[in-house]
Amino acid sequence: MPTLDVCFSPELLPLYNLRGKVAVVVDILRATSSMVTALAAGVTHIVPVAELAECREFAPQGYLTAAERDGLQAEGVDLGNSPFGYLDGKVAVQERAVAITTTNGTRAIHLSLSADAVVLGAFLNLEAVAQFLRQQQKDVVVVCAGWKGMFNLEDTLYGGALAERLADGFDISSSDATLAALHLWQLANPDLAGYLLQSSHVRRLNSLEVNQDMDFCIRLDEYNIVPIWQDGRIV
Ligand code: 3SL
Repeated sequence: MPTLDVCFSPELLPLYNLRGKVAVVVDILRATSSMVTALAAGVTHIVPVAELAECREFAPQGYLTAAERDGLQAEGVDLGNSPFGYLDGKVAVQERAVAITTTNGTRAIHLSLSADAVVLGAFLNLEAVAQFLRQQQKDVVVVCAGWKGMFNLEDTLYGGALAERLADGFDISSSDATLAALHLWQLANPDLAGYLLQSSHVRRLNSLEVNQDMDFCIRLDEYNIVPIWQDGRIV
């Protein structure tokens, strides 16, 4: 039976061997939620990059540029890191490609590339990812983007939610990390929004007055898509 493990921070990734496995990279607030939303809104593909300067270099090639640092949209780019940037119609995103850099999410993607497959997880596409993993029948590591190397609640809760969905066909009990994530998910429900109000990232976003983003990012099964890394881009 394939296993499901949860890596609480990219800093812990050296302890996990991703070869032969599927990495599910998750940054609920907000990078992977925004990328899932972008592709669902008609973006053709996404190139995650590490540095702001590198991101801006994609503009002359016809890319939309998206960049966040410390929760805010960076200077000189088209979009920040809010999923609403792809939905509110202020920037036309259909049939466009996006180059994006964020504090933690894009870094977690790049650190996971030794896996057999790298997919993006969010509550928004929880069941779509679960179905993909059932088909793959490979060991899974949920890579939590965390915050600057630290553990965070929202990505861990996603690990628990995915473990619950996969409880039938996957071994979810041989990793203490997975059990802890599952228990946290059970503790947080049914009031996930209320539970997350105490999280450091929600407090950070609230202080930036982007509190509507959290309500959106914790919606379950909004989109039936599985963004996957292919040839240097996410499609
Ligand atoms: O760190 C990241 O990748 C971002 O998701 C952080 S924020 O939600 O834009 O603040």
